[in-house]
Amino acid sequence: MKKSGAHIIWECLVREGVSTVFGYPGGAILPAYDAMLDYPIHHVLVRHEQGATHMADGYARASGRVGVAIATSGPGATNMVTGIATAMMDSSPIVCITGQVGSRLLGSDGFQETDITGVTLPITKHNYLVKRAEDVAPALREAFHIAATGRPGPVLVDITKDAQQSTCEFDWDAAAPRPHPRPERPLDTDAIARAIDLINAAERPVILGGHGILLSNASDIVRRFAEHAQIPLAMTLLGIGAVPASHPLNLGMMGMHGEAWVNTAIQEADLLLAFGMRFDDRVTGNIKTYAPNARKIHIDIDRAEIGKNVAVDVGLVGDLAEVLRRILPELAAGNRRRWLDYVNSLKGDAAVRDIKNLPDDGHLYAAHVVHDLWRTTRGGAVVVTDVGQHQMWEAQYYHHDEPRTLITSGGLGTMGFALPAAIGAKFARPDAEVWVVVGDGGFQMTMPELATIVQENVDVKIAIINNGYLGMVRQWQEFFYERRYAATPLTSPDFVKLADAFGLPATAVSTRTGVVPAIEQARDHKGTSLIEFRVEQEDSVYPMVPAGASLHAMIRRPSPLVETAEDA
Ligand SMILES: Cc1ncc(C[n+]2csc(CCOP(=O)(O)OP(=O)(O)O)c2C)c(N)n1
Repeated sequence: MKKSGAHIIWECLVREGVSTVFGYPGGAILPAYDAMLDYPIHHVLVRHEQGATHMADGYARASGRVGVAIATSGPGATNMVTGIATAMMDSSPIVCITGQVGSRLLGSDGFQETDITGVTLPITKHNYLVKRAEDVAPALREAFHIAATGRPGPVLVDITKDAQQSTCEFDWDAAAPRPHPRPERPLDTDAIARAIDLINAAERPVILGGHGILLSNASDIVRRFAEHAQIPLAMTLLGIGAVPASHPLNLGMMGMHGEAWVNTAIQEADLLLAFGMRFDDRVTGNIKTYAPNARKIHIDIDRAEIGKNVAVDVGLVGDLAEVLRRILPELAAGNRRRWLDYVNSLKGDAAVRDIKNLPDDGHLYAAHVVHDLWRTTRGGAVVVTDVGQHQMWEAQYYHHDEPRTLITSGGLGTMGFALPAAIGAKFARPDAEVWVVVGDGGFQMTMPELATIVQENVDVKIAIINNGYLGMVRQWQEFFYERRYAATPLTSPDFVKLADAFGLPATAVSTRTGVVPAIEQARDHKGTSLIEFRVEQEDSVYPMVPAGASLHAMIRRPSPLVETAEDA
């Protein structure tokens, strides 16, 4: 069956199960857009190609399926770079398809020619430059395979205009990905036996739960593992939701803005079990003083992660759920009452986190907003956050009990992620209640996607946490640069009027009593609505481990703290 390269693109996408793509057209991808009309594909027209990549990423994170973004050559493709790097750092499976100038023009600095495979080489799991129609199907099929298997990640397929225009025989089966040339290595049975011995002998173990739990669909076995061995869990930012926040063994988030008792438990542990996490500097603090008395077992699907940042005693390479299925049956039932009691006793510190203990000065705090959002939605929303203080407050005060309900840019820390990623998440999970929690800074980076929301009739609720600053940077300036606020005070448009210009309902809230009614009103409204929360301007996220400091060197919220009558 002869088809054009352009038709083969969509033929492959449909057969890969894709129904929605996020994109923006242009000359070099025009043949593909023309062919798109012949296929049952829903195309979401974004307002900036960065938005398309974050939407594909949000779609992937919310569903576990591969997200697809599409753009033209040159500026269309380079606009995707931030989104691709974001997906790479957080192991999110997306396929980006870009048009490229005709193959005869390659290397001639043709109009809108950028060597996008060169540009994205270090930030893709793999990429392709396709110059013939015959190579479109094999490249796309392999791209989907690579994006979704092993450690997931972004794959870019750059297709020249003539490859889209010319025709060839289309054979789906013949285009199947070739078997992987590297043989699967069986799990190292000696290493498993050593891991079991270490776990059984440990008196003060802590599980470090990462994003890999979600990617491996290992939530259930991790919970059973922790319960059987009676080992408490500390979560990375991207691991949040992998084990219910309400589970008694789940201590909460670790790292720079982690709970004080979590970091203390890690520092005092005699064994760390790293499950699908990568010992990022934001979670370890100073490596030299990190968990000094702990042996370490690291389970990760990516061999390159083992020993990369932290030397480990046992490294197990494989799919987390599979590895745990091997270990769990041989594990002695744990009795670690003394350790668990001790760790729980550290939560005396929990008063610091208690919503009642925010200063009672009549001001609205971001933590109030997040706490009330959690209570009003009964923890059942998919929350997509941007990057900054509000992101940390969300992680601290919204308690996620379900996997894939916190979507956030962890590794790259990409401002502007939240709004487009939430659109993608809503397409992946149309029945879910999706909330955007975003700062006044990050919102302004990708706010044109409001137009996408309107055109597509998407229903996401937007909570802008407006503190009048680039808050997280201001906090660093307060703590480490003597309050010299260089380039962090931020003026914003009137967000309510802005929403109105897009035809979206909006309201502004500046008192605690106004928070819940505004949230409820937004929930009652069928369709997107926006709430601007005008919060305390110079509040900071506590505790904080300064970058490069030891994990136990936490800056705490200054006391005295005043109790309020607020019922939390
Ligand atoms: C694209 C990008 N540029 C710069 C930064 C550095 N940065 C990290 S947090 C932050 C401030 C974010 O301010 P805002 O969006 O208002 O959120 P807040 O911290 O106030 O909650 C900045 C500038 C970043 N993470 N991403």
